[in-house]
Amino acid sequence: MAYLLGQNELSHRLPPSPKDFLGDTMSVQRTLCIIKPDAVEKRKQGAIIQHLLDEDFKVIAMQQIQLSQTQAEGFYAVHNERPFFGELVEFMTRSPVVVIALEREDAIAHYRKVIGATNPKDAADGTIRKLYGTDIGENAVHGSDSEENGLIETNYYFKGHELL
Ligand code: FUP
Repeated sequence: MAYLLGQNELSHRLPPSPKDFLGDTMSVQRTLCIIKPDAVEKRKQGAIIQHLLDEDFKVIAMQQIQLSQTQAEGFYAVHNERPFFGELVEFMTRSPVVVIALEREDAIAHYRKVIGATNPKDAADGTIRKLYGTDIGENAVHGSDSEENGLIETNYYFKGHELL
């Protein structure tokens, strides 16, 4: 049955956020890290996880999985009109990835600083993409781009009871 949702009903359907439990005064956020096939193939998953722990991220769920075509297409649906979409899906399904739900104060902005620019060639020295990425298509890690997407993306891979 299709029906239009009012603003209040829609907000009740968003995934739970740390603020639901900790209150508005906290700026704790969630972000989804995916250690992509290139980095897993290079056996850099351990180094990347340690890098994130050293930056005070808390791992609240983690799993190694092989993405199906449907999962990869669904996750990157926002890019489905872009010329690189086919290659992106092919790359993300080529071998296993490690998906990690992370929590930290100001997680979205801090994580993006720690991973660096989308293209490893433009990423600052010491960032994860500079250290472990290959090129713009194979850039070692994914990161959420907004607080709302951090929640949507962590809930794409993990059920509520799996998030510590
Ligand atoms: P980011 O948020 O930094 O991961 O970057 P985007 O959301 O813009 O892009 C998502 C993924 O699409 C990138 F990680 C790699 C791929 N991509 C390309 O392959 N070519 C491009 O020109 C842009 C993005």
